[in-house]
Amino acid sequence: MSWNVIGCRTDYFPCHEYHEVSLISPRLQPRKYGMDSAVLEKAQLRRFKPSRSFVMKKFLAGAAMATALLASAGAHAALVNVGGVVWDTEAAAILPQEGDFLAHGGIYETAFTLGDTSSYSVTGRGLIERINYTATNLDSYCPSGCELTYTFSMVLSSVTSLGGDTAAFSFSDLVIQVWLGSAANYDGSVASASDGILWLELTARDLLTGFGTGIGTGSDTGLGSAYLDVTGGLAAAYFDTNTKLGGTDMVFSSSFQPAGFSENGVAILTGTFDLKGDSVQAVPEPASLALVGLGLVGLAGVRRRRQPGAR
Ligand SMILES: [Ca+2]
Ligand SMILES: [Ca+2]
Ligand SMILES: [Ca+2]
Repeated sequence: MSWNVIGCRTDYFPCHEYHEVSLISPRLQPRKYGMDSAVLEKAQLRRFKPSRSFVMKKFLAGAAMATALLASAGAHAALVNVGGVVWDTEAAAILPQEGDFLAHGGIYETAFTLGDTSSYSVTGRGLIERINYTATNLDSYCPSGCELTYTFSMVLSSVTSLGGDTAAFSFSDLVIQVWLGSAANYDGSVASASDGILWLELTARDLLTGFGTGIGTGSDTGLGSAYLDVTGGLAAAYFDTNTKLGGTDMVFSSSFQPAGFSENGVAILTGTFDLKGDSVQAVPEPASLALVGLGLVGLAGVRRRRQPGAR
């Protein structure tokens, strides 16, 4: 097992050049680019052949990105890499009170029709386009070329008129599953949003609530939100902080409006998806620490048993 300086297991989830270069001096990493130190220095002193030029451009771009990342992360950067997804668990909140993790993306979801109970199970999906940033930054949070997508489902609980065309609504049984795909293949389809491994699973503590206009007509426009508990996934330990209302872990909010198309006769809504919370650098669970301890004791025992026979 090998680790780099930011605690990323290089033999398990390969660390990308983006953060390797950011934290390890380029001069210590020449072999990564198929050169030894002497060749690298020579290359820096003369015109490059096209292939080497390409390598160096890639290398310099990585270094520049890394510098920018470190500058933005500040002195207390606490980068983690969970399956290839990189973020700073001490990032400054984009807006006050939002916590150090904000994932944003677009959404597609099925509309329900009031009076048709068979439509009350609402499902949706989307791509997480950015983490802790105001513009799309999939390339920097997934530097190895992965993608985070999500799917969710919930069941209509109530619709209450607020007068005119406006109504409040609530949904029960909201579960959001965030998927880590090894390649960026999201094309808006359910299939491309639900492939990969489960990165994070979140379950609403209570109801998702919201309000809007045209609710239940297929021309729904409005906002909804819910408090969530972490209930699974590869990154679960990084988000199970209990720092939100009532000891929940994250807040989900979404806007929606007609997407202008249907799937299987069901109107589709589109809008925004935001997942906010605090994140921490996960620590090994006591059980795995104990196993490591037992392993060390076992090794010591083997050595002791061998010693009498050793000359
Ligand atoms: Ca934190
Ligand atoms: Ca995918
Ligand atoms: Ca929790």
